[in-house]
This record gives sequence, C-alpha cells and structure tokens, in this order.
Amino acid sequence: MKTAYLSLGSNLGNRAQNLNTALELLEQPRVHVTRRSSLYETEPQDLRHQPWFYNIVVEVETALFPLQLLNATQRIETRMGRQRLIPKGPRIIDIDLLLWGSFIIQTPKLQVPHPRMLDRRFVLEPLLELAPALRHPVTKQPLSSALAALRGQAIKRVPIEAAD
Ligand code: PH2
Ligand code: MG
Ligand code: MG
Repeated sequence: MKTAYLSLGSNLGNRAQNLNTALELLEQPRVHVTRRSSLYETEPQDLRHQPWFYNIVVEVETALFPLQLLNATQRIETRMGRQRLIPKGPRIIDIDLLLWGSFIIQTPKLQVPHPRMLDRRFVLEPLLELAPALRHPVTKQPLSSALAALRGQAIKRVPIEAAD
C-alpha cells in the first residue's frame, strides 16, 4: 500500500456537491480515502477569467500503481460528465495526482510529483494542512517553504455549513 495525495477542484454547478460525489466514487476496493483537507474557495489560476474554484486535497491509501490510479481518477471525471473544452478552463471536476509515496514518475501521460504543484497555493495550503512536514521528492525542499515563497493567489477556507 502507498500513501498518495490528490488535488480535487470544481468551478461549475454545485461545487461542494461535485467534490463530495468524486470522493464517494474514489472509494473502491484498492483506493481508500483516509483524510480530507478543509474546503477552500480559490481564485482561478492560469486562465483567470472563469468562476472561482472550490478545492480540496485528500490523502488516499492505495494498492494501485500510479497509472492505474490516474485511470481511476479519469474514469470518475468522465463519469461525472466532465467535458474537455478549454484547457485549464471551467470544469465540473478535476482530480490531479500530486504525490504517490515519494516516487518520481516522468512519462508523457503522467508526471509525479505534479509539475505545477509548487506554484499553486490552492494545492499547497490544503496539502500542508494534511501533511505539514512533507518535502518535495525531487528538490527535497519542505513544501512549507514553497508555500511561504508564493505571492498573491487569493484563497479562503469555507466553513462546511457555508458551502454552496
Ligand atoms: N485548476 C486549473 C487551472 N486553475 N485554479 C484554481 N484556483 N483551482 C484549480 O483547481 C485550477 C485553477 C487546471 O486544472
Ligand atoms: Mg488540474
Ligand atoms: Mg487534471
């Protein structure tokens, strides 16, 4: 079994419900969601003119290898009706594999650690909430110092009762 971390995001429809549905679908014989971060409402990055996201990070214990886990998450995205219209654009659900143990994976289809995780407050804040001592498998840098170096990128915790 390996500990992996996934980032989930939604900025279309009922965002909180979309995240919850994805978490239910993630639960399978060889994937168990062990912990989830707080819910965060986050300013869109990369493509700025789109609705704000709800983002969370979850910890999973998994017997799946990275590409199998990627396939499982992509099946959930498809099943939930995700359409790939605009790259980095609005989506019902996005599930990204951030870390799979401390393994480094470089294939055309999958790169782990997630290549943009160090630049994204919407990833690092919830991830460090779950695992404050994590280091980046490639740079060995504490993820907390990557977060401290980030500027901008508005993000706010959403109390669960305030989620819409
Ligand atoms: N996902 C993106 C692009 N930009 N911005 C925020 N705040 N949250 C996301 O999940 C996100 C994004 C591409 O996957
Ligand atoms: Mg993404
Ligand atoms: Mg994705």
